[in-house]
Amino acid sequence: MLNSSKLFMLGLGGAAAIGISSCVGPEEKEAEKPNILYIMADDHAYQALSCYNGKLNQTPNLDEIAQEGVQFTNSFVTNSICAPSRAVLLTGKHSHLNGVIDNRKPFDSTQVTFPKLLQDAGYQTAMVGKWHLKTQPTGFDYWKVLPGQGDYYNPVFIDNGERVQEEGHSTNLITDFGINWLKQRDKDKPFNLMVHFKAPHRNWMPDSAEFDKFDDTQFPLPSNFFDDYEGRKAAREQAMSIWKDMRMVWDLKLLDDEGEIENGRGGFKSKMDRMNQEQREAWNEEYDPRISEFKEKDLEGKELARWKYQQYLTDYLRCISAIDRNVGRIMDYLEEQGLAENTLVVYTSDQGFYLGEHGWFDKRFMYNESMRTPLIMKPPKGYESKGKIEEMVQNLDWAPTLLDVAGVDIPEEMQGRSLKPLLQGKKPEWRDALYYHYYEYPGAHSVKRHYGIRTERYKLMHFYYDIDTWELYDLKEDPKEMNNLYGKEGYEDITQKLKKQLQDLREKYKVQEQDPWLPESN
Ligand SMILES: [Ca+2]
Repeated sequence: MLNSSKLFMLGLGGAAAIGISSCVGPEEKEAEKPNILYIMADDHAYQALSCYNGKLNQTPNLDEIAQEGVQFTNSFVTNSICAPSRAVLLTGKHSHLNGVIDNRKPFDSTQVTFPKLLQDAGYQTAMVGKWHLKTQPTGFDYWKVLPGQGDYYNPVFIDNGERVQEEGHSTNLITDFGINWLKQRDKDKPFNLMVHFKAPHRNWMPDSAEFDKFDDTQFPLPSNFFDDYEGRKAAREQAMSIWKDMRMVWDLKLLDDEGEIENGRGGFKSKMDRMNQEQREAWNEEYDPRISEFKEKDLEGKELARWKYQQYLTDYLRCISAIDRNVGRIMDYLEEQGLAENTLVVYTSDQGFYLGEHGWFDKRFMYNESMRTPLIMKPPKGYESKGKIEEMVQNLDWAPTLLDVAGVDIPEEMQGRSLKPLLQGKKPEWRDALYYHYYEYPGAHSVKRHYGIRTERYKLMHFYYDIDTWELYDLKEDPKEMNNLYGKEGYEDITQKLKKQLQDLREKYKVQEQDPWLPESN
């Protein structure tokens, strides 16, 4: 087995001076500061949360957070992919400044992060679950994280540097570790606990506790499932189609004993080999009938695409059901321990995901389903806001918000904005545009590099590197982003206005001209 020092790269250089002091006066008791419970899933589409969309599934425990607190209806990310989103969360800075532009770059853990600042301000801090930043977690008194993407079944964890294999399903285990840490914490200090689920990341392997769900469900096909990508060259050239790119064995888990199903067979067997006897029996009982059905039906073309979509959603939504069940466990624990009133609970995802829209799975694009991410919060006592909050917010805002709620000064270098006034029910003047930049190309799923601006009404995107195309959408008239208006008559003025606004955003966010990641055509 690899040891942790081989698994993680070490931090780059010495510890950075942070030099920010808490603004909480000495007379204020540490224990009265609000606790923070930050829960994040990996690839949880807003379409699969019933407080956002009741058409696919029910998430009663997550909905309760929104009902007792707030639901952000316009929540987005800056760069829709796992590791970059996590680096933005920690630093409050865009990818070009925190350095994690894609899933390949390691995180420089000497940077200023909000957990370090909370720790300095007297918080106990812990991180359990998926980390995915290559370097070891810093700023946490306790951490127990999955190496890389981690496994769904019987996963290995890195427990404060030591590798340990645990038995069970990752969603249940990560919750157990979070609750166990809460039990043993110093009850005289406030806490910041981050619970990061691996689920529902590809390849969507549910816990057997969810195998009875959605058995007879036929999920509605999105209206643009068979999108022809007319007028959208970059969208046409991706490789994230359920029909064409989703693999029968790796993604849909159709590992037949006969070896007749070959598509995506490599790698999946090792996932099955992790299971114990009981897990394997439950698994086979669930998947053997699917394998038989697939062989019997012998589907092709669009019929095959439709069948794959049903299997995909069944597995994906079962992973969500396990998250909902486990979030309920954590919320019950807070309630039992009398912690519910003074804890800010955040539930979100590292980005959105496609559940068949445009025919896709995965994320990356600046289009709606992947740029958007669910965000619900139950604020601690003393916060007035309830219900829906419509202001455009971004994952850039999470670090400043958590610091602000904890009464800790927000460093100048953080580029996001605290959402605390919105949680207090105030109506401050708010931003009118968001900046987005995706870099991981060439790479998995062949989504071209692009950057752009989103306002309440419009979205303008520039795809570059080995392509040079622009796309413009009127989000009010065309929320599914099917009709590229760029270069069309009548849109000259709005295009010029958005390009100017985009340039202003790039200046505001210090997108350097010398930045090696910038498009040459800039
Ligand atoms: Ca993700």
